[in-house]
Amino acid sequence: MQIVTTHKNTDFDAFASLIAATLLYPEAIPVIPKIINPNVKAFISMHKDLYELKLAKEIDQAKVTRMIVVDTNSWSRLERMKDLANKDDLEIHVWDHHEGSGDLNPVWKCQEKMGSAVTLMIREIKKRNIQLTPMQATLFLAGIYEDTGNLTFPSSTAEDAYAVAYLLENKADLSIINTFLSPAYGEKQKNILFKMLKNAKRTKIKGHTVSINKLEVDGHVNNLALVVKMYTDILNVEAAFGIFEKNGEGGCMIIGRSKTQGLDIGEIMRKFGGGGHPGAGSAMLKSGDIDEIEKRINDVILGNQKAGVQISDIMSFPVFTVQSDTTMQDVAMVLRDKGCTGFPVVEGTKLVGIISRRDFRKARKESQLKAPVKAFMSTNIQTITPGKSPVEAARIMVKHDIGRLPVVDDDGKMIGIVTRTDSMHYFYDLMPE
Ligand SMILES: [Mn+2]
Repeated sequence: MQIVTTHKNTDFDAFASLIAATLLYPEAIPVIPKIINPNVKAFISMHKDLYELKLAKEIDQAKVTRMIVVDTNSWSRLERMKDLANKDDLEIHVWDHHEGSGDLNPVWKCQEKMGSAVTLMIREIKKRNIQLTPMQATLFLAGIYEDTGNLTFPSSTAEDAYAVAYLLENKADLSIINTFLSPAYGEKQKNILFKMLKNAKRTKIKGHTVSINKLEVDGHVNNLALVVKMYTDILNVEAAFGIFEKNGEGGCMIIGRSKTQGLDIGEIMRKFGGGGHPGAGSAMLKSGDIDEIEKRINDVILGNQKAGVQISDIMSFPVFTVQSDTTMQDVAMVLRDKGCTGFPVVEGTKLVGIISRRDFRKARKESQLKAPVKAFMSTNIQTITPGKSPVEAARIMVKHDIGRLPVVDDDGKMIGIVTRTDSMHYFYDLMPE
């Protein structure tokens, strides 16, 4: 018997990949975890008769000879499959779009970095000329859109976009997708609101009633702006701020709401590199301690804020570097793997140069690619200190026509890097809907 399964807390990408796998492996029985995201559950319950789904307890695990796993590569994310882990004759296939190696030990796998797992499967479906029904196309598209934030998350790839086009050609129904994808106020949002209400505090700052709430969230959550709005209304404060620390991913998001003319949220958020209008706004910080941010919001409202957003708030870290004796060939490979356009070159821990894609133009001959990177890197290095402003960084980058600026502390140690993208994000208005 063959089964196909996916991870617990099944999202649309996982469920779409599960169904796509049944097209690629027609013999396989789809086995679905019990714990499914609410919007996927709603979708399944409305299309129940289309899929013959089984739960893990409904199959005889002793009879399973092949297990196809989609959208994950580790045992711990599967539900009730422990018995299979010890089975010697089990053949495992994995389709996954996450980096890093799991512990499934597949005999065959398709693992590539993509915005969604179902993208990988659609590529194969297209190659094999398997016909899709509009319903299948719709489900698959929901998978891509959810995992890529409608192709806006930085993880989205051109392949994801090709897959979207293919699904639209195959009559994916966008109005159905809109009904099921991330309802504005769903289970996730409700849980966050409850947590915020549990820790709610109000203070008086400059005569205004204000509430600042700090909270950890798991990964990306849609519509936090709506949650903060509800929080402001329920607490009946003049202004409220949510500081959301993204668990595991690093970085924070600040969302503010105001019902009083005296507190202009857009102006406050601009101090943090974000934006908005008087009633609502947000900012995204790459680093920062949430207690420190709370204090800074206080200071900004009080008007005590000395400096606005600093380089340390927008820089990327840790910094990926290459040693100066690495060959150009190897550097080219890492550049391609990481999808970057360049990195700092170090000797030990000392910054000695920068290598970027355009330096490769200097290496024309095949033999030159075997030379160490120090022969081609640029040694005229501009740096910046963490306390400077993003405007300063942008000015240096424009003046010297460079795309990245290492951030060094007072001891000359490199602690981060500011890229053109980082400074662009700073100028970009991060306004919530
Ligand atoms: Mn996924």
